[in-house]
Amino acid sequence: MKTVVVTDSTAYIPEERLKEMKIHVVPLSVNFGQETYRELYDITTKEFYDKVRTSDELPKTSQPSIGEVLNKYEELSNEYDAIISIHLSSGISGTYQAAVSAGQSVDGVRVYPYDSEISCMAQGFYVLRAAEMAQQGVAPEDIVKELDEMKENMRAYFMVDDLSHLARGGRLSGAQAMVGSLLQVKPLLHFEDKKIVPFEKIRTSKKAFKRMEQLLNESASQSEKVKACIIHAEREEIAQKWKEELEEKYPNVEFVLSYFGPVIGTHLGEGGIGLCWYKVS
Ligand code: MYR
Repeated sequence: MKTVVVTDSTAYIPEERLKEMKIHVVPLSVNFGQETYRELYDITTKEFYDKVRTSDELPKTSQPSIGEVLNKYEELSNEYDAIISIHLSSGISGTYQAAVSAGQSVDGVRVYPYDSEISCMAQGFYVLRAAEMAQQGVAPEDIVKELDEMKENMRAYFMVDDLSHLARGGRLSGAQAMVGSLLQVKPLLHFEDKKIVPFEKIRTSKKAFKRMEQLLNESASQSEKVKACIIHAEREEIAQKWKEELEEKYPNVEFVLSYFGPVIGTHLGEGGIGLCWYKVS
């Protein structure tokens, strides 16, 4: 049984890792008026944030069509028996649903669509683990089982500089009544039931960093090995410095650095910082 892993561009896995692990990507897009840019192919993250700063129009995002996902599956059906297709949370995008529909239409390959219920490098952690297992020849059903176990241990918290981007794009749930008051603070956000909701109201970004660390500490002190990622939107220096501080304090945690690319950056705005991790069982 030959299995391949497909994901979407919002996992923001570095290109060399994609190649090395033979992971395929279907892109989401950002649109500035009539201009459409596919993530990973037509616009870099830096170009995107530069364009937002200078453009009169704020960008919007779009998911891949069922046809685009189907094309990718058809191409892979010549070489593989099974596809594990891991996508950003179905509570914030229709991409997973497009994968489900395309999977029902393709012939000659069995598709296992997987809702990561999250996005960015937290989704990337599932993708990399699935690709590693696929390369080892593990059966797709067992890979999905492992992803479900990882999900039990996955945590992600993030803060944004300006909550109005999330509110404008309609991706902030359970907080409509609070939005006005939340705009004055730096709420820590997280995913609950596939959607983004405020986790705690926090007054300053300094306290938000502290709180994220405290939450990581709770997991790190109960586990031998933890994998974590600091994710940032054009705040590389701050993220890198924080990574070094945390690495020194938590030797059992393996940290990587990642970023909020164009599609996620459209909804979070520049300046967002997040921390995600999972306990390696
Ligand atoms: C679409 O148009 O289908 C894409 C919508 C993407 C919404 C993104 C909302 C922000 C997600 C933040 C993820 C943080 C993970 C640590």
